[in-house]
Amino acid sequence: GKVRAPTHIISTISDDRGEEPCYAGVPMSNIIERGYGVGDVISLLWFKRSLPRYCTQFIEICIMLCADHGPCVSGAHNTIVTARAGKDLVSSLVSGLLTIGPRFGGAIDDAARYFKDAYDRSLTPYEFVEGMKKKGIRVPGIGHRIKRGDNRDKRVELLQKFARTHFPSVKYMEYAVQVETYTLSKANNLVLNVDGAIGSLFLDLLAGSGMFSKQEIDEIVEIGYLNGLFVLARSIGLIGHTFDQKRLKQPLYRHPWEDVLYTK
Ligand code: Q5B
Repeated sequence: GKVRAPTHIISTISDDRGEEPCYAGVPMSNIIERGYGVGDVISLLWFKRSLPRYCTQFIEICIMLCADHGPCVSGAHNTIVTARAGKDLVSSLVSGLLTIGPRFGGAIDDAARYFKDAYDRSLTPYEFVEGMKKKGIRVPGIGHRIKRGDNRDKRVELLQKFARTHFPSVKYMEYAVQVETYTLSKANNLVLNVDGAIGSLFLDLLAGSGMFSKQEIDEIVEIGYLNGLFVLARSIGLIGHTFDQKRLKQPLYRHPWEDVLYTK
């Protein structure tokens, strides 16, 4: 019989060989004719399945809410400085993206990991937060540079409102809120931030939608899919900041001496 030479690549999410490209087996014409949105495309290419409308809408809301947060955040700052150094779009974009990590925008996966572990082990917020403190680990998804207990992040409120209306269960989010109540009793800046809200709510989406097995949920959390939402979303804003600087013909950036403490 025929012997198939071993392939160098295995790929399971898309196929471009036929008359039209397919995402997870769904032909492009279906995607367009059925009025699918970017949330559906993410469902197909990342999760390899069509998710219910409230899930794809939630994904789209995450993308819209995280698209930009002004010129002062780490990512936008890097992108602006790079664009002003005369670099091209891709260089300016990746320069900003490279700042996404455990402190800025890239705490979603760890928030999901730690909230899931703590909730599943029935830890009280006190046990969870103090246990993290003992280990010297900041609680991912908690804390913000400008948001406070008396100046909450509107994005978090919008995500919570959507989920409370449409999700079958918001048990992980409610746990994150209890953690926030405890951390706020310690310091006013220790709010549930946008990373923590998305991390906990995505756990609720995965667990409550009935579309994922327990094993699949564990794998998604372990691999770390969710920072991808912030990376994808913030690329929209970083590209915007690049165009903005070019349009404004901004000169090379040099940080002012008076804003540096020169010391020996
Ligand atoms: N403390 C976010 O810190 C920040 C603590 C904590 C326990 C915590 C910090 C943090 C976890 C990572 C995280 C996502 C670095 C943030 C985002 C997107 C964004 C950004 C934007 C956008 C802020 C003061 C005292 C210290 C600390 C303690 C702080 N956080 N303790 N668990 N999580 N969070 N990142 O203000 O006793 O004085 O030593 O790492 O979730 O990135 O808009 O800006 O859309 O672009 O620099 O929203 O919270 O506070 O470092 O001066 O700490 O609070 O140990 O205690 P800050 P610090 P002590 S959302």
